Amino acid sequence: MTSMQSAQDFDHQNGLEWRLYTGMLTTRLFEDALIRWEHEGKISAQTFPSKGQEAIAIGCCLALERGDAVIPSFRTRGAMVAMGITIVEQLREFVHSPLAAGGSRDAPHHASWPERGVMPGSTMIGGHLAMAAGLALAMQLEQKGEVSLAFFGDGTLGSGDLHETMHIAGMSRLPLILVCENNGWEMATPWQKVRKTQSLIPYAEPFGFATRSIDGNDALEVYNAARWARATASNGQPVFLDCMTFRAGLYSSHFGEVRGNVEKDLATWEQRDPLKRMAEWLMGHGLASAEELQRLTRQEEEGIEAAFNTVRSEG
Ligand SMILES: Cc1ncc(C[n+]2csc(CCOP(=O)(O)OP(=O)(O)O)c2C)c(N)n1
Ligand SMILES: [Mg+2]
Repeated sequence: MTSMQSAQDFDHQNGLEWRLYTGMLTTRLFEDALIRWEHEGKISAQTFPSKGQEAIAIGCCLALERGDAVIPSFRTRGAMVAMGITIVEQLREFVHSPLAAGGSRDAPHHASWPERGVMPGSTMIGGHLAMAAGLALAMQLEQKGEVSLAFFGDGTLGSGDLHETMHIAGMSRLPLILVCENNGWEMATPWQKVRKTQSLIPYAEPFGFATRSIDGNDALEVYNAARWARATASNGQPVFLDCMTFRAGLYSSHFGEVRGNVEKDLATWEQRDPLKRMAEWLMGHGLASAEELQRLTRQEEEGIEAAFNTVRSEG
């Protein structure tokens, strides 16, 4: 695409930058709505918003190919959005609908749609990583070039599962991509209290992982790094992507804000908001106007409300 293109010429369906933007927008608006509905007493399951971190899930999942598998963390709702799970399908989990995937026996943040590559996560921090390695082992044996990708927060460093997963993946050269949502906090604990460096790369490299530290708030940078990671993992070298970011929203809808003295950091990171940056990129390249993006936001909000009504009418 060139900066000569107008918003009308731009292929809204297939343009990568547009899909990165709409994926992040849908995730942001959906999570905002979930928190609102919970406060209004319309749903009971809690939300772990990914506000400020959406580029990681969307950028990585749009880089995957058919047959690949992804395991979201409890904060990676965007993975479901990017993998094509509709708002209606995701909402069924929040109202414990009989139509929910897996018969509504699971928590909404680790519901799964295996036939579409979304595998079940785990409430136990790090518990899903060994499963991601198991998937990667199956893929290695099948020799189709598919990869397994798992998201997790930087607080997972204290979990033995992460170290065991890196050990087996490095030794067996599994087609595995580990994506760290490195927001510098482990719930209410800053990284300085629990490890030597904010980056997790010094911990991953000795296991034999190819590593890259990236700006997790730049959707295009995440996408490009994930394409590299996919090619590398598919060729038999596991990859560790350390995505630097910041949790701009609540820890969860039940717990609220749990960190102390973050006002200044919040103000700084607001300037680096991934959604805002992608909007500026689209407008700066003449691919969308401010009015068009506002219209899209309204449409998305209406679509999310309509999805809620649909799910409620299903009984
Ligand atoms: C094995 C295990 N220990 C503790 C918890 C409680 N717990 C839930 S989230 C969390 C913090 C995880 O930190 P991180 O992954 O960085 O997530 P962030 O708070 O940054 O979103 C903890 C300790 C848990 N779910 N599982
Ligand atoms: Mg964290």
